[in-house]
Amino acid sequence: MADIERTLSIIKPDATAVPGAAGEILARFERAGLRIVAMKRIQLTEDLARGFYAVHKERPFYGELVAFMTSGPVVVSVLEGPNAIQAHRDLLGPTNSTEAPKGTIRGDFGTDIEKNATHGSDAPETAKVEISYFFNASEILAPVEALV
Ligand code: FUP
Repeated sequence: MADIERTLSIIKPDATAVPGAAGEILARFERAGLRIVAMKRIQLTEDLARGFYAVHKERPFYGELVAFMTSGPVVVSVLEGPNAIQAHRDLLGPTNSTEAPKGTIRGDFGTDIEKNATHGSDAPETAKVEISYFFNASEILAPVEALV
């Protein structure tokens, strides 16, 4: 059986700026079998955005990326399900929205490599770090197995 995983999702300011887009994106997650176990809509501060993307701090696009991520609200959520990390990234499509096929979230809601509508954790270790970057344990629902 597939591992039940958790992953961090961010709906970015370009997508939250479009009425209905965040709701449609969340609906796609749920329809694909990903359970939303935590969620909040927040305005990132410059410090929060810088810290989140610290791994990219030497890259030329870092300043612009931080400016973009703080340009409006984001919807941050924790998604749970079988192979959630890859299942979520499959829904998002490639990082660069210009290369993302229609039907993927980045293909449908993103514009380019920066304004790509969404973020998804890329591995179990990064998912763990990213989830705890935004959520306390008390803000996250218990695992589904704990309910049965
Ligand atoms: P991903 O794992 O799909 O989020 O992609 P990366 O880790 O490669 O990139 C992290 C973020 O940097 C992405 F959201 C897009 C952004 N980025 C730019 O803004 N410009 C670039 O040239 C490359 C990445």
